[in-house]
Amino acid sequence: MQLVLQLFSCRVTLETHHPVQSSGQKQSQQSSPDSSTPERGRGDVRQCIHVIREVGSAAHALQSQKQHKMAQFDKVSQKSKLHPKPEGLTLQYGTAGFRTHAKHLDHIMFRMGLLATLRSKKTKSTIGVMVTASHNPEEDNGVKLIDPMGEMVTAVWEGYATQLANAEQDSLLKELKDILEKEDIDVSEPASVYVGKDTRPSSASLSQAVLDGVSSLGGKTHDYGLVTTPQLHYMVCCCNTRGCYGSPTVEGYYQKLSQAFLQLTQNASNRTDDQKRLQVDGANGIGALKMREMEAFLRSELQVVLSNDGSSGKLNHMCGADYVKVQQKAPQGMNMGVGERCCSFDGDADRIVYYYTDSKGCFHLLDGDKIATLISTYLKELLTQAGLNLQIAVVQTAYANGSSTRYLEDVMKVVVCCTKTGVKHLHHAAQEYDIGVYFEANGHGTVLFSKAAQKQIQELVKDLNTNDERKQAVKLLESTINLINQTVGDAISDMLVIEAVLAIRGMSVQDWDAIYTDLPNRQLKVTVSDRRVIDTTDAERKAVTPEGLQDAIDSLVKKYKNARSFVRPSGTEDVVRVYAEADTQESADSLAHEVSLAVYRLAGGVGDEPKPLH
Ligand code: NG1
Ligand code: ZN
Repeated sequence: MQLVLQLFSCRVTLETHHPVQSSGQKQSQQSSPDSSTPERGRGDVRQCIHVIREVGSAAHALQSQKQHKMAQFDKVSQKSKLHPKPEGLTLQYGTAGFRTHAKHLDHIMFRMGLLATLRSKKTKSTIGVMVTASHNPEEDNGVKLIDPMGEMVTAVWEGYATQLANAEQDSLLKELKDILEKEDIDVSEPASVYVGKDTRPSSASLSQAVLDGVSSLGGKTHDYGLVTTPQLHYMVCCCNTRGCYGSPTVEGYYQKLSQAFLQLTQNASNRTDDQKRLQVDGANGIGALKMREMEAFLRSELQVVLSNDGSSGKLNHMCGADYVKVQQKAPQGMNMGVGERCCSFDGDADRIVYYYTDSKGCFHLLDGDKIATLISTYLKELLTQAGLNLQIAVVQTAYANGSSTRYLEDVMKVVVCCTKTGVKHLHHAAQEYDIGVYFEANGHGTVLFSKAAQKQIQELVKDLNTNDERKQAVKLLESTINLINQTVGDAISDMLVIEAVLAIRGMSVQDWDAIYTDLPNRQLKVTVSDRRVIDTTDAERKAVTPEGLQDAIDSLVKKYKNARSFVRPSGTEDVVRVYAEADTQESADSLAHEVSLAVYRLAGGVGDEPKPLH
C-alpha cells in the first residue's frame, strides 16, 4: 500500500515537472522550435531516467517485500501446524494475560510469540513475553506480554491477543493479516522479543512455543530462561531505554538493587544481626531461586532464611503470598519464631506479604495496604525534610482494607484513589501523580516517580547549597528510586524497600503493624454457570447486573457494623469473588457467606449452595 502510494507520487512528479519550472525557462522553451535545447532537454531526460529508475527500484522493492511477506506467511502456516489449536477452545486475555491448565496453552504460546513480534515491529522496540501462571496451581500456566517501557500491553492489543488466540487453525493467517493491516505494520521491519519463564514443569516447552512463534515471523529472540516476572519487565525497560534504567542482565538487576539497598542501610548502621534476619517463603518457585542468587550481593546486610525453596514442595501449594493472604495463616514449611519478621513471595515473585505471630500465637498479616502505608509515610516524610513540593498519592482497589483508606486519607492526608482490579489499572492511575504508590491488597505493587519528580530530586542531590538535613533526605530519596522496580510489582525489590525503611526508621514489624488496625475481612469464591452475567461499576464496588443483586448486597451490609461488601467476576479464574469486611471476624465471615448465597441464587450458581464458614 505504502509503495503504491510512492509509485503514484513518482507519477505526479513526472506530470508536474514542467509547471513548477520558472517563467524564464518556459519562455526559452517556447521560443525554441524543437523544444530540445541541448541543456534543457538533457536535464529533462536525466530527470526522467532518474524517476524511472526510482519507479523501477520501488517496484522491485514492492515485489521483494511481497515475496518476503509470502515466504513469512508460509513459514507461519507451516510452523503453526506444530502448535495446533484444539477446535472450539476459546480463551480470553484476562486480568493478567492468558491463564489456564497448561495442557491447553501450546497454541496460545506460539500465537503470543507471533503477536509479540508484530508488537515489536509496530513499536520498533523490544517486547517481553513471560510464561507464568503466578500464584495459580502448578498444573496451570499462562502468558503475558510486556510493552516497551516494561508496562502491561495496551487494551487494544489485549483484544488482538484474544482474537489471535481464538482463531481456528485455518483462519490464523487471516487474523494475522487483519492485525497487520489495522495497525499498518510493515512485516519486513526487524523485531526483537525477550522471553522468560517460571519454574513450572510445563514452562520449558511452552516458552519454546513462544520462541517458535517469534522466529517463524523472522523476529530475534533473547531467551532469559528462568527469571521472575519483574526481572523480565526490568530487562525490557533496560533494553528500550538503552541501558538508562540499568543493565539488561540478571546480574545487572542484582547490582542495581543491592547497591541502592546497601546505600540506604548505611543510614541504619547500628542494626543487630537479629534485625537483619528475615524469613522468606519462596512459594517453591522462581523467587526462591533468584533470592539465593542475590544473597551474596547483599553482603549480609540482609540475612535471609529461605523456606519453600522448591527443593521438595509443590509450587504455591500451602505456601506463597496468595495462600497466606487468602487463608490468613502462615505457610507450611516455615519455622516461625514468636514475633519474627516473615514474608511470602508468590509463584513468579511479583507479589509479597509480610506477617508474624505474637506471643499468644495470634497470626498478624501485613498485606499490600500495610506496605503502601509504610512506603508512602516514609516518602512523605522525606519529601518534607527535603523541602520538595511533590504530590504523593496512593492507588488502591476495592479490596483495600477500609482502615487503610481511612488512615491514609484522615491521618496521612494523602490522596487516595481507587481503580478496578488488575495492576494495569493501578499503574495507569499512579502515573498521574508526581509520586504514585500503588498496591493491591494481595501485595502486588510498586511506586512510580514522574520524570519531573526524578529530575527535581537529582538536581537537588547536586545542589551544593542544600543544608545537611535536606541533602540527607534527598539522597535517601534517590537511592529509594534506584531500589524500586518501577516497571511492575516486584517481591524482591519491594522486600528490600520495606527492609530498608524499617531499618532507617528503627521500626519493628510490630511497630509497623500498629500504624492502624485492619478491619476483619473475608474473601470467598462462588462458582456460577457464566460469570459474565455480573457486570460492575464504580471501580467494581457496585454490581449493575444481574438485577436485584446490588439491592440484596446493600440490605445485607446494613445488618452489620462498619461493614462493606462487593462482588466481581474474577479475571483469572472461572469464579465470582466475594469480599466482605465488618467490625468482627464472625460478622465479616457471616456477611461474606450471606452475599455468596445471594450470588449463588441470583447469578446462576452451580454445584452445592455455599455453606456457612462456622
Ligand atoms: P482476579 O482473579 O481477577 O481477582 C487476581 C487478583 C488481582 C490480580 C490478578 C493477577 C485478587 C482479589 N485478585 O485477579 O488482584 O493480582 O489476580 O494476578 O487478589
Ligand atoms: Zn504473580
